Amino acid sequence: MEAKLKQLEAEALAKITEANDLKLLNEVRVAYLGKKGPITEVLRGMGKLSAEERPKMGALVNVVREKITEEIGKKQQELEEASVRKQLESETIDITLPGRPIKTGNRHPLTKIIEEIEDLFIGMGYKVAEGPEVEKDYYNFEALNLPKGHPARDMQDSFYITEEILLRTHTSPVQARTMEKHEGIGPVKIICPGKVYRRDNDDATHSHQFTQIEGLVVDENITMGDLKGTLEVFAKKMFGEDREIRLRPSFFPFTEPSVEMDISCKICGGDGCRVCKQTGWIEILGAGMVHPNVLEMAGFDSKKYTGFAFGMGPERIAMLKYGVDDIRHFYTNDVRFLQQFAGQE
Ligand code: 2NL
Repeated sequence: MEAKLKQLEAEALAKITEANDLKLLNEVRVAYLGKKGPITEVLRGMGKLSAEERPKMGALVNVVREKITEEIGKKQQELEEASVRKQLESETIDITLPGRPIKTGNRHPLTKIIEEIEDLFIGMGYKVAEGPEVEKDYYNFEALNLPKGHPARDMQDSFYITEEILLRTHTSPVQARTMEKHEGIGPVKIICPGKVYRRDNDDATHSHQFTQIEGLVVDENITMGDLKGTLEVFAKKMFGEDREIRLRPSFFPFTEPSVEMDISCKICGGDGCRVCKQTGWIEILGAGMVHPNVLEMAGFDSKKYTGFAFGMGPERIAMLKYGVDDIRHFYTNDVRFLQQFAGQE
């Protein structure tokens, strides 16, 4: 019996050494230590032994069983460690591998121009004001000194939704609304960017939807000198300190007097070229002193308060600044066009 146990032990240890995965090892455990295994069988046969032999054999069986259990435990730990090691190896990240570049977009050229202009005026103490694109006839025309029947209204040029509601044709209604909110108390100092709509056939220089940015200052003792100084600072910051400006008389229903501002042409240095149409000057914006009717309709006392206002088209400014020859490029959103304006975002 002792010899049989020794043989069992040797056999089991050989199988443990051979078992090279956890499943096989468990099979060995069941085969040798399980209820139907040879060790259990030996224990069952103990009853037939003499009283003297029994404790001796009992101790021997225990030694063998413990030895097998211990060896299985060791092997199990070995196999588990090997499996973890293998997993770690297979999941190793090569940190020396160069990363894949992340493709980023860039702001739209019009957004860039608008934000650049906003920042310039914010630096001079202006606030940015926005308002609805679907607007009342009152704020779009009436409050801007364009009563019903005024020739500059041109019904055919506007997108009307009802008789009293239309898509705004300029951002001026935002200024009219802002003035009204001030309830006759200055100062008002705002810049209003946004989309505007006109009934036009689209071509290289026209679009039925485009953007505008307007500015308005209302306070006591605001003069044409303030307007000119402000626009000169703006023009030099936007187009270069070497630029000169000039104001020409013009007409807008909402300003009196009204002017148009030109900047000196940088391309030809004033000699005349295609861009400045041989004049040496490029038209940039329209402006003027706010018409007293506009101030009064918004609730300001035009004897106490004066103001100036100006308006410009970011498309035109972007076209001049970047040499874009067709306004439609801004709206078709071809990435080959848009990507050319990538820079420090
Ligand atoms: C242009 C000319 C202009 C204004 C806009 C304005 C607004 C109010 C009162 C008075 Cl609430 N004026 N805006 C004034 C003069 C010119 O825009 O050529 N824009 C593209």
